[in-house]
Amino acid sequence: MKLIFTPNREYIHKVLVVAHEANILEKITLEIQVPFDENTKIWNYNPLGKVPAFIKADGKPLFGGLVICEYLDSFNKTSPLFPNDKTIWDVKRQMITGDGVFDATTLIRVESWREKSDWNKEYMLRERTKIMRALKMLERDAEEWLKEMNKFHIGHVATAGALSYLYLRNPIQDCKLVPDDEKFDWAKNHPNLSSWFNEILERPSIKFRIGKEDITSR
Ligand SMILES: N[C@@H](CCC(=O)N[C@@H](CS)C(=O)NCC(=O)O)C(=O)O
Repeated sequence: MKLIFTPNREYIHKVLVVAHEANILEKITLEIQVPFDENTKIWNYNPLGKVPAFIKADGKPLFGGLVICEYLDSFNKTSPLFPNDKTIWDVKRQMITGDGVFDATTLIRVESWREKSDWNKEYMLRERTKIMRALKMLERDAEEWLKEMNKFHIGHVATAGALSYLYLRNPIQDCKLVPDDEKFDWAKNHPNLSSWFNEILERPSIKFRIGKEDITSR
């Protein structure tokens, strides 16, 4: 099996967390591709041009981070991260919310690569609104999460990934679309989420990080 992704030591990669929880990391080879690089080979793996992409044991490709997560979770016979009971719908809603924060963050960032005078500000503000509203929803979820720290599921994984990405890239702070955005720190106005994040950072699969150096030296 092969994972094609852009490693970053500061970032909690949801696919790696799920593989770690399923105890199959050593069965996966890793390949770096940066989708926006001129010579990227990501197109050979994913017609949609995005990381992460994956090659299954039978050689067939799989893409969409959450689909890869679901595939890897099927190897987890002890505590699967996609629960097989009625809680799955709340969990999936949290999963999509967390992943949506990641997507909106990426989109603002990519737009900000253009000359500032060319920015589509309305579009960026709309993505900013999504981040703010999603964080508000996750803040309410985190109140419950804090009461059940023994539970761990894909909603947590996607949220931890998104929050770590907001630390790695802070396009809200960088773009200053709204007054005071230069001080934006998601942890400040989301005490439950922030407490939960600090606790979850101790979980071995979340603690596990991989950087470019780890792959090139393999
Ligand atoms: N939520 C998506 C995010 C994928 C995504 O947007 N990846 C970015 C990382 S930079 C990418 O590859 N972008 C390239 C593009 O949009 O063409 C997933 O998990 O598959």
